[in-house]
Amino acid sequence: MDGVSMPENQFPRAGRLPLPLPSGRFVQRSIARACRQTLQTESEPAVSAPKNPGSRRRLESQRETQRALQRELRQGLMQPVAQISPKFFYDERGCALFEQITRLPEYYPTRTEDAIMARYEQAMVEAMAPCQVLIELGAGNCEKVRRLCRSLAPRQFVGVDIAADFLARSVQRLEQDFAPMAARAVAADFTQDWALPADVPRAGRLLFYPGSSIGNFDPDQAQRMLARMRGLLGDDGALLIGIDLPKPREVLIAAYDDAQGVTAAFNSNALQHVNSVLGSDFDLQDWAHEARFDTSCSRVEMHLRALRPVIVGWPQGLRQFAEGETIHTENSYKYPLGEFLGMLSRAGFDRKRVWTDAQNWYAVIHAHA
Ligand code: AVJ
Repeated sequence: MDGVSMPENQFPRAGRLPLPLPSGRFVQRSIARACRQTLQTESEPAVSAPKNPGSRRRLESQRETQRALQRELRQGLMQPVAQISPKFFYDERGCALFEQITRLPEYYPTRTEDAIMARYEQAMVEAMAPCQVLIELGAGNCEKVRRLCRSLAPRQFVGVDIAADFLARSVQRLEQDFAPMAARAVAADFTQDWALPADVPRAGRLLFYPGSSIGNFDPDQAQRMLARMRGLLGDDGALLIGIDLPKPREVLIAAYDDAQGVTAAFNSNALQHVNSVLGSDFDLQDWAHEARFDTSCSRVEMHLRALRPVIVGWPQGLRQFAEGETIHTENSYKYPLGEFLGMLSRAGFDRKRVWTDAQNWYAVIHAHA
């Protein structure tokens, strides 16, 4: 089967452009914890005596990662319009707040995606099976992947996420619930150069990138991410990805500025996380949450607005903010379906199947290598 098939609408076949694919040139970079946090499936101890050269190397690489994050933060804060990458939302408290967001009445993406996955489970399994290795990017609490673990019964699960400890715990629960499936946690910032552990089999990989997280990247970055994902797959591999589609602005604004203020807490919490990574002295009381929709870019933006003149300091640096000045913390692109299918084609995915909800608010796409 070639081209694109959809359950409801017909979608024109997306052309394939010849684009060089990235090949195994990634350097493993990980964040906060060890490069690879492995549960059970590997014999290497997670923490070992300082004499162990492997553990010293890991420690060194953690420090390097920490320094890279600090550099990134300092650079972002010194931009004319200050910015903080959305990955800084996800410390322990941020992960918990995000879980709360997914259950808010206004936040439709998680439950819409789940409804699509439930309704078309059979058809999806037919498109995806067999799957040997199920790899989830941004695995978080590993809740979304449970359905796939049940229906595809892969031999191995690999969860990748920037929030190391949160991930390690949820992967452990998954492994208990889905024995004999092996499950491992890889703590990595997959927005940077990174690689899977070398012993993850390349054959029969299914990459799962749900939740419309690809929307955090602007079109160029997203295109590069998709090409990198393609590079993780052999010719028998595939990607199952969820994307949030354009829709009326009121719906979008409500989803990113909920009545209970959970998204506001989630947004300000980034400052707390930045304080702990950078050693800065943001006072959360000084900042107000703001959600905007930029129609021309088709993206929701989150910002933090200074409620008064603020001076923020960190080791060897500071920035003054005027009252009303903002820090840009997130973009959440709502790619039109046709545009996104084109990006998948350019990244080297040849066959696509699309499932959507009745309102066409959200799409789940199976893209075969
Ligand atoms: C996890 C990136 C998909 O953009 O909707 C939720 C994050 N930000 N509420 C999104 C988020 C504010 C979420 N993603």
